[in-house]
Amino acid sequence: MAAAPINPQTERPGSSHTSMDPRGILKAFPKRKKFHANPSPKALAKIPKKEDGEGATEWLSSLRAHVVPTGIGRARAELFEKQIVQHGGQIHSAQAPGVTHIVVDDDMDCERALRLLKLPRLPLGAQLVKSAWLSLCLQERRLVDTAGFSISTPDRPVSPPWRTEGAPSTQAQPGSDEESSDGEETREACRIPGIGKRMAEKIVEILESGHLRKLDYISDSVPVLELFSNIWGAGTKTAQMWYHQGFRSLEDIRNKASLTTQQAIGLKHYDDFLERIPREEAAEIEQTVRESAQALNPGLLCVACGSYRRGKVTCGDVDVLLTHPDGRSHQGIFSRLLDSLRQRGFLTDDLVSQEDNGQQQKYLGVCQLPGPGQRHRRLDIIVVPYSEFACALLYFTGSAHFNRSMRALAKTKGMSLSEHALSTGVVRGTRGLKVTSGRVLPTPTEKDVFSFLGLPYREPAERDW
Ligand code: DCP
Ligand code: MG
Ligand code: MN
Repeated sequence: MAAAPINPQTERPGSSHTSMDPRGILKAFPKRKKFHANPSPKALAKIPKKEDGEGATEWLSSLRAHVVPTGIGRARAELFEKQIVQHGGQIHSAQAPGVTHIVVDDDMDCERALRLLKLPRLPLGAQLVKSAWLSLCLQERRLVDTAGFSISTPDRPVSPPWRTEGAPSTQAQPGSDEESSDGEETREACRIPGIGKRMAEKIVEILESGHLRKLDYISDSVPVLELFSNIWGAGTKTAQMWYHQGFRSLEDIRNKASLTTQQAIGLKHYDDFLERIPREEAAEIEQTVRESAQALNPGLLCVACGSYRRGKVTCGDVDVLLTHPDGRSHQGIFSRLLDSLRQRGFLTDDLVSQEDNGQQQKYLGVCQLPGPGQRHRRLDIIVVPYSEFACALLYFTGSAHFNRSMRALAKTKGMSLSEHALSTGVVRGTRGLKVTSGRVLPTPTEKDVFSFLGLPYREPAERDW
């Protein structure tokens, strides 16, 4: 079997990060129509005329509005503006003649609004209304009476902020309205250690609107991205690409997406691969591999590792490790074993066969026990030289998180732990890269690894973390 070209770890679910767009929230999610998986003709049709004749699609046509984003949040304010225009209304600056409604946050009072707008008084004919009024209009699709939503105006004109008593002219005071008008809040959030501009923008958006618009976008895509990244061989990046190509279902993927060989197998066994394997069945799978291996050489050691060895009741796959105590008879076993398992009809699909990881060989594939109603199961097999047995066993038993902790601990002690060996006297450069690879320590058993690291031994069942 030819070695498959991809490294399976690069595209496993959860292995890659979603890189955020550096242009900030508003630009990263440009306004666009939401995609509906099955758009009904109704959903795309224009808003129907009201039966009472109160208004057609342009039912906001008498509205000349200005929306003050402070408190509402820039993102929500933008959505308001968009909807106003969509329904025939107009957006004006607050000072423009003819403006009819100035929409502000529900908690806003008139004096603060005027200070934000840098206006001494409301323009003639304009009224100050709470955003709840606009929400209600949009919900009821009509121009609702502003009674109860109108904010009363003060008797005398409000002094502009630059003349507000006690306010220095050069710098805004914490908590002043000046602050919220022009990015000062973002700058303030940026002063929190570890908070950059993009995170600061999100903090401010949540503070202003109690909401993060990015989450709306995410909540739409999350179930689909999860659906897609559950296809074996498809990671976050592929799932996102498919989402952006407009695919929303496994049917879409089956019919329209271009798939790697692995992804096609993953899709074929989609449901089976999501189903965890009962421990008893995992034991049968291990036994099947053992029988075939020992038919080739009775001295071969065959151990199911991974979650099975950690004692889990169900397993995601079966991870079988093979070695030979004589230190050399493991050689040449790998492909003969796979051929034999294929011949028995046990292996049904090959995902990855990696033959060149030092002296270790790794196979990822699909197997199926004989008999009716058996599911296709993921099977991993590694063949290792006996000199690497303990470190390979430790690695393949995991958990992955436990392995990371062990490796990190080894690093702090000038050592290096891998699936091949534990080394000491490792010198690392400034960026953690090895300068000298050190000396391999003798570790005939897992206990030796723990002991060199100064750790009390942990049974496999205690290695989840
Ligand atoms: N492993 C690791 N780092 C990874 C993936 C795997 O160190 N990124 C090691 C530890 C795992 C072992 O390989 O325990 C087997 O990998 P699996 O993905 O099969 O994980 P588990 O067997 O632990 O869990 P599952 O029940 O999901 O198969
Ligand atoms: Mg496993
Ligand atoms: Mn595995």
